[in-house]
Amino acid sequence: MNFTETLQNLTGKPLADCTDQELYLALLELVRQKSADRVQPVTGRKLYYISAEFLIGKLLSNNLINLGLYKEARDALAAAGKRLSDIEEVEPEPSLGNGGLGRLAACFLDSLATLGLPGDGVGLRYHFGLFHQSFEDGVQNEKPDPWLTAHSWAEKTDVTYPVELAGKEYTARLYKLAVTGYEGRTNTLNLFDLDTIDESIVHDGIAFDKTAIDKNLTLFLYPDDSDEAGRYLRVYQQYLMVSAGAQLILAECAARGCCYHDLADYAAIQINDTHPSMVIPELIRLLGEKGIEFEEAVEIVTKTCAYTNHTILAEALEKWPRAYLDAVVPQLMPIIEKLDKLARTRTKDESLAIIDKDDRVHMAHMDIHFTHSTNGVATLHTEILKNSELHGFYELYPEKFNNKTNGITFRRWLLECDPRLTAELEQRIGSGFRKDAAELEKLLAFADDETVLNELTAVKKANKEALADWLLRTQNVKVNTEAMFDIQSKRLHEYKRQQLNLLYLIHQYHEIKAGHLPAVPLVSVFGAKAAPAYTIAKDIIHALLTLSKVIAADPEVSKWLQVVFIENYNVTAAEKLIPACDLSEQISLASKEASGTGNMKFMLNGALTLGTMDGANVEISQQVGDENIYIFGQTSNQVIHRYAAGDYCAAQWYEGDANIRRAIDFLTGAEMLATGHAENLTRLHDELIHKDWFQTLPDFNAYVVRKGQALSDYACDPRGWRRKCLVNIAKAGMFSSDRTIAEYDRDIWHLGQ
Ligand code: CR6
Repeated sequence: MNFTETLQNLTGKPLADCTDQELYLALLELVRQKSADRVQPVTGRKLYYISAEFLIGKLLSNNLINLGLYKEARDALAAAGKRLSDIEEVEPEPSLGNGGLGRLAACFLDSLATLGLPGDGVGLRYHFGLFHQSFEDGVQNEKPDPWLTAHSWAEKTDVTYPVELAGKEYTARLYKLAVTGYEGRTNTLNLFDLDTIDESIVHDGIAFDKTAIDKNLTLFLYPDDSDEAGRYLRVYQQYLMVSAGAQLILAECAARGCCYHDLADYAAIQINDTHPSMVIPELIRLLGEKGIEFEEAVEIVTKTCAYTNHTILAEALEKWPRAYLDAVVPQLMPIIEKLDKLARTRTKDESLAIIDKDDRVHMAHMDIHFTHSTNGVATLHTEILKNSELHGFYELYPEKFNNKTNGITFRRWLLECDPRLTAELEQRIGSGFRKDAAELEKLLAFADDETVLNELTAVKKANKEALADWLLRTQNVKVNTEAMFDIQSKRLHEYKRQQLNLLYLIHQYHEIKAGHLPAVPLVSVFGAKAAPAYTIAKDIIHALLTLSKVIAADPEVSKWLQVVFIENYNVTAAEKLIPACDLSEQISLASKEASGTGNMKFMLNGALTLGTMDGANVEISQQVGDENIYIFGQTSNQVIHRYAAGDYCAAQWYEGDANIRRAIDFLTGAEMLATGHAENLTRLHDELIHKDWFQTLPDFNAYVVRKGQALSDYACDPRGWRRKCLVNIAKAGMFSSDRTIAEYDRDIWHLGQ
């Protein structure tokens, strides 16, 4: 049976007569059948990657690629007058993550299956994605983002586990989502949910009764935690995930012959950030029920579990008031107390305790004491953990600390999102890079080949045209594709410093007004969601949206400068933006971005990085060399010293520099106030002068100069620019998540053995 016939059997009528929805459902069913054929038995150790987030993105095309069906599907549809890209649009995006951490988990699942390693995900089946973002009157609005349609990728099972929350028993139901590897095996993403969830309690955007646990528990990822009920809800969610997860792990291992004493021979558990940390006491509790004594259970759990740290931002390292845990998980508190006592026998250093003197439970501390591995996510980040943030722990357990620089799956972030570049690469270096990313280096042989450079330019141009079409269709904005496309897309956070880019754009506005024209017109694109309760982040969005309008209304400036803030940035949008980018903005305050993974995606797709020496930017710059990247700003050491000295004074920078003053004061000047809201603009203005916690101002001038350099290189030396892009593509191989996963397996998991 050929592909058309197979598909026709599923739809029950000629493909040409089907709606896109019918075709989508038929393809979904076909992918299900084919993925099931690739399920393989597990022998030896199997990984369970527990994570509050799995930002998987749309799955249809990704699965078709991984199953080797993409071309056949596209051609069969084309023969019936249908377009796969239209069918892709029918699929709702499962936005089950916030940003890099969740997307990383999704890339890891792809690489595990591709490398043929037994490794499943464990998480929650949120009914709504993070939230759907829209802008009204220049302000972010949040609405639910549904993805669970009648036929979804996550299949309901009959498997349920009891979970006790605040003394009441709930029933967690398992849903399974197939994870296909590229020419690899099929693994599973296990997602838990309650049958009693009631989506109708959501009202006025994303508000809901936070106390009705049976109805609300899995409605949203990261419910607003600005009030106590919201914080409690997060603890409820975390325990649902780890308790059901731990029961699943024990059941699967038992079914394979594990007697629990040998759990570590059957399972490796990776704790992704601190949200799943309660899996440690929960496993100890469950092993206790199976008759295993506390001391032995601690040993088993330590051997089985490993922890990944994703940030040095103290406010993101969870510390739960003991009262919360007493109320929600009283069954765990005696175990956590025993763990705290045990940890205190290993060190006298109070700052390494699990329960501190204010009765707060430090989740990361529990992870480091009672797992066998703690890793950071880029070389610089791991060094900072060892030398400053977690120094005491490093002294106590030097052997536990290791680095695993993040990576991205090239299936989604090259083959799927940039078919033009993929075709060009295949023509030049063959298709080996699909499985072995290091083969991209073969491209270096063409670094001075005029034809190849011209072809890369043509690919970029076509991708920019495609983005321009998409922007017009979905965002109703028209952009000039002759301009340089400069993109900053990532969560909105002050440490990522979208506000630095904002100040640059205001600076350019003034320069253009003064007749100092840039080397090339610039289209500056932003994509970012701000956490609903994060006021300053929302003010930054408002300022950018307002500036965008002010510039658009000014014919003198708009010829040279355009600011586009796209609505509802998500994985689908990222797949459109990244292939079209010329300049990738990675401008976090050095030391604060643990790794970044957007930086890798842009590089792979032939954009040049404008960035600080932070996170994986450091490794990108080592790979490509100083001449192929635009680095600026303070180093992490300088920043760490400045924080330690505690003498940073933003007002001094503001007073002492006319350009900085001009840019900041513009926020509350007549042009902006005529279009935007005084309250938001004034708050941001004052924040920058009086706090500027992430040191935007000391980096401002260096940023302006370096960005100016990039613009002029782009405009005046197009061949040199494209050569740099080629080097970036060729050197992206080390940022494949296949490499990252191979390292986790080699050093931490030892799967299948
Ligand atoms: N925000 C880091 O900030 C890193 C990812 C994945 C982050 C980011 O630099 O690339 O994790 N950390 O490791 C957290 O979410 C806590 C992120 O996504």
